[in-house]
Amino acid sequence: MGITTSTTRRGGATSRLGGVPTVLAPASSPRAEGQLALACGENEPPRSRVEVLPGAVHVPDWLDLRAQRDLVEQFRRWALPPAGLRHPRVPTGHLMSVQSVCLGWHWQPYAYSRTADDTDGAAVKPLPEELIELARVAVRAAYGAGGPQEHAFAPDAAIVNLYGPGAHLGLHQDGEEPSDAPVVTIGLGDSCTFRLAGVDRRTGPFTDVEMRSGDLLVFGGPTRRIYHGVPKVFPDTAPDDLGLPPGRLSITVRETGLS
Ligand SMILES: O=C(O)CCC(=O)C(=O)O
Repeated sequence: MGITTSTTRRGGATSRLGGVPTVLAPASSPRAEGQLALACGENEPPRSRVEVLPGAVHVPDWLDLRAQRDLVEQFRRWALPPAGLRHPRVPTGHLMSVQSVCLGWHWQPYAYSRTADDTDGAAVKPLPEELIELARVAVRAAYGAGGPQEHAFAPDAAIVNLYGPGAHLGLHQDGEEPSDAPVVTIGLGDSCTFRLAGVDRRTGPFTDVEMRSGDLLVFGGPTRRIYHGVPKVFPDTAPDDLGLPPGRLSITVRETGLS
């Protein structure tokens, strides 16, 4: 077992029961001809970059389909054991409905370590260089070249969440990382409501962002510690042939500030 780094604002408590490893389901079959996706997009004006709250920027249609497929293909490898996909467990004993796999640093509620201490104890897979570069490009897309974080941003961890049918993610703050660098989230597959509350409240009023496959959301600066979550995923809204099982995939890259 690795050393758990207890830098958390919640005191580093974790569940003794551990997570539950899962096996990634095959890709969903393409929709039959004539069957309409519920998704959105067609016959709509192009969506543009929006700063939804100070420091929180939504960049729609950031990745083209080819780049999305490439990430899904990589995810299929990350999901395999050792240190593969699992349902994490919160300290109260409940399993989270999302399945998740980590890169660079392993995160379990609520601590980081270098090994998957809540499953097989294996070393976490490295954060690929391409993902580090993609996250840097994401920060530039959100804040512009020469933005405050551009040169200093040193991502070292990703949490990759798979939302199968019915899965959601409750409102939470990313509080286990000492770093104040922005958090970069890429959505793939089904669309979702990405909900932002406040930095000091998980209650409304909420700012809800509709995130579709290929969209980017970056939150940093005054919203780095904002309560956020994914209350709803909209089934059958993913592009065809993405290579995912039914549901949504998110890749959230961040700088932990841990060593
Ligand atoms: O799955 C998402 O889009 C959000 C992930 C998230 O909130 C997190 O990693 O803290």
